[in-house]
Amino acid sequence: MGAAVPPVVPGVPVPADLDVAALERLAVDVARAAGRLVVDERPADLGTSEKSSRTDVVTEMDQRSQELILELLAQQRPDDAALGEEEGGRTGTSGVTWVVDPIDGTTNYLYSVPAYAVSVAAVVGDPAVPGAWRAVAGAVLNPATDELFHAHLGGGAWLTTPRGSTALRVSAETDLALSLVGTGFGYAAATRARQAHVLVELLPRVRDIRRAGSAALDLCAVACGRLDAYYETGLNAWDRAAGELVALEAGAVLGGLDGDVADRDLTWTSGPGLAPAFAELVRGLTRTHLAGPAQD
Ligand code: LIP
Repeated sequence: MGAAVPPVVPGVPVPADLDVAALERLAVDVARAAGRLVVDERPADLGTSEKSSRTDVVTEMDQRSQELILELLAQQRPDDAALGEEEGGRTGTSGVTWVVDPIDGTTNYLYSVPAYAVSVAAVVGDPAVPGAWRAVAGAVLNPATDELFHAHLGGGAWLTTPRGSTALRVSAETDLALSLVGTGFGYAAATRARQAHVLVELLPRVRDIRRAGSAALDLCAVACGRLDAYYETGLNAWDRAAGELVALEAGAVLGGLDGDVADRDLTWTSGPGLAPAFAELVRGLTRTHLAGPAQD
């Protein structure tokens, strides 16, 4: 059981009567329904369209997954707002917003690489404003491996598979030179060039890096110790909302370029023993090579 995590976003109150365990159960149910859809109904000729660049694509299954997720959530919680990676969010009156990435790791899905996720998080506050929201429940499902990472605030982080559920705890690694570090890259060539400069300086300082292609799964990999640390620039709330909560509930330390709040400029996370050195390293390299907001 992960320790209850102190608020990483002071000033974002969680209503005392909010049943965060029930929100977690709903996130799990909805993620599983969308996971079945993207696996069982994937067409042979998967249609795609371009977004921010030729390599940033959305598939018809991203869109169908988000439509299903928002429909199921509206049936159960009609007064909640919703914010998804694809078009089609909605406003609400309950104070809860569902932050959804219908397929995180779309490129992996397109190439049938079994490392993509349906990410569903319930947040309080305003997810459009960095530092003004926090996740209170979430689920990250890899439909290709049937691995479900899930958590609610104060309830610990869990990995559920067909073989049962396991409580998650982050790595106890304290030595940067022995740390396995995950990262990812944006879609704009100019940004990727700058991110590569960060990587060139980081790689000799750590054990090795892994670039799996899904921020949600990378955050969950830190939660279960498959990674000692993870960092990335350019992430949106939907990439990280559920995975951040899973990592925090597993005992991770998480932050951004200047403080405890992750945002598009930088998201980093690790176990507590590695956090001071890792945060100093990735913050310094990001300031040097990616000054200013990420471009894509
Ligand atoms: C992905 C992120 C990943 C990043 C990829 C991509 P998407 O999100 O989860 O961390 O490195 O470039 O942005 O676009 O597949 O939902």
